[in-house]
Amino acid sequence: MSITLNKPAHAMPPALVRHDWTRVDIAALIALPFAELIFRAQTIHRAHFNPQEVQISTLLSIKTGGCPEDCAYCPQSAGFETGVDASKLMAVDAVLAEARAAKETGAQRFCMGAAWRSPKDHDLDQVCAMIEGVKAMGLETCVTLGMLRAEQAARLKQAGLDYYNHNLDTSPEFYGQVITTRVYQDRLDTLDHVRNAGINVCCGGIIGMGEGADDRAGLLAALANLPEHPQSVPINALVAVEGTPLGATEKLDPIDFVRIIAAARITMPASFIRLSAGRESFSDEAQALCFMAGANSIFYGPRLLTTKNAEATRDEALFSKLGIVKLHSAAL
Ligand code: SAM
Ligand code: DTB
Ligand code: SF4
Repeated sequence: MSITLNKPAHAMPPALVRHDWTRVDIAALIALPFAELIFRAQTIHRAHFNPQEVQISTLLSIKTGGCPEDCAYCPQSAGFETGVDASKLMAVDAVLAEARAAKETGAQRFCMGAAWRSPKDHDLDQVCAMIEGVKAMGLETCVTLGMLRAEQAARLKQAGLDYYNHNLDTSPEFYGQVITTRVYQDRLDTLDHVRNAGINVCCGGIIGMGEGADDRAGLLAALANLPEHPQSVPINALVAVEGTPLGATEKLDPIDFVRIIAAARITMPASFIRLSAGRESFSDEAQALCFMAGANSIFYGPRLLTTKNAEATRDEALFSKLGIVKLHSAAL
């Protein structure tokens, strides 16, 4: 027998949206006995969302490789030998064809990523045309183009952009061991410009780069104490790519990853928490735990930017096993 729930089974009053999280509080949350942590995350998740629904985004690399930055995890940095060939910005028509195909698979949002430190103004004209075209198909739009100035954010808003992805990646203290070509404050400045332009913020980080427990708490504290919680929070597990400085990093324990998802859900109760890169290497059981811990968004489709994602057929089978339904219209 199959039962469809339109509302959470045990609706709870909404959790308080706080911006005064201390790193110590968050570290204590992450270290809770697992059952207690999941119970708290589930309770908060159900107060804000239908726990059956998962938001679906499809990702396309519109400009791949050759990036001047030195992010130690990234296969697209020009400084690392990873076998990723640099390519030019895709033509608008080719991007729109990919967006149409994504819509047919049930994607709700189309995310376009470019391997830039920051966009040039003439590139932005082309990206704005992509945003307009994708929006006209009835898809939500997201782009990630690197650092932005205030006027560039305003142009993207005018083109109809719904979300801008720009990650803090890790704690302020660990950041310098991962990236030397720009500083944490540069990222916070870009996030300010995006928020001030009235674009939804998509901002998260990467777990499993060799950071300590305190850095994981520090990343979540930095995210949860932004002036507004990011509407979308991608939590990536490092995809260790050969040729990058982090290529030989030891694999993350999925249970540790689930703990971060749960703590993200508790500290940012009303945000979409996206189970992002690294999902392909997780078992169905580990992914199920992530959904139970409050993840309610994924990247769908066989590729991320340059690396593999879980195959759609596997995702459909998993959704069917878990009774997950695709969210069709997020509250914007
Ligand atoms: N160049 C732009 C920027 O850095 O903001 C946009 C693209 S960049 C690839 C977007 C994000 O992807 C990074 O901030 C990082 O969090 C994530 N990412 C990149 N490579 C990854 C990897 N190997 N494993 C996990 N996440 C990764
Ligand atoms: C995010 O936080 N994760 C996505 C998206 N934002 C742009 C990117 C993941 C990239 C993984 C490595 C690759 O495929 O190149
Ligand atoms: Fe460039 Fe973005 Fe990769 Fe850093 S994460 S090297 S900025 S593409």
